[in-house]
Amino acid sequence: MKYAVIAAALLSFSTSAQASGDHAGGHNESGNIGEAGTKNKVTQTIMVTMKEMDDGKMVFMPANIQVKEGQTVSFQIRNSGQSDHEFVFNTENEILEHKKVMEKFPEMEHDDPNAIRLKAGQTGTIIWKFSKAGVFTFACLIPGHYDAGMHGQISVNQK
Ligand SMILES: [Cu+2]
Repeated sequence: MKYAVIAAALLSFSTSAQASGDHAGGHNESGNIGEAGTKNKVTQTIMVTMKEMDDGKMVFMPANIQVKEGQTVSFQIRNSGQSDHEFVFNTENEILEHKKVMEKFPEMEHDDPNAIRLKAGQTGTIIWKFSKAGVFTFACLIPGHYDAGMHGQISVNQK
């Protein structure tokens, strides 16, 4: 099933999505980790900074995030670096599959509620309701960034 989705995504990207450069559907698996939240339900705000380090590493600060099952969280994300970065979260499997797609199609941009891409100096917000307990991954999937260190964990703890 997952492989079929990726294969279909690769096929459609290779034929039609080069120009528009977005996901054109096919990334609805974020339901595994919850759903887009609403502002008036937010009970926790988490600041996340993305940046490059002098030694060539790229980081998220913090790299470990704890939330509670059922909680609606506002992520306030700041790109303090010099290049574009993104913040996307999902199950580890989805992140790794998505990483492969991004390596083939680096210009691809996200239009998903669980992802945001920011230019240097920009800030942005994602509001998310974590409906299920589990350990999830967040990452920047711009090619090379994950491997330079841009990934972390969101632990959704049982109520
Ligand atoms: Cu990045």
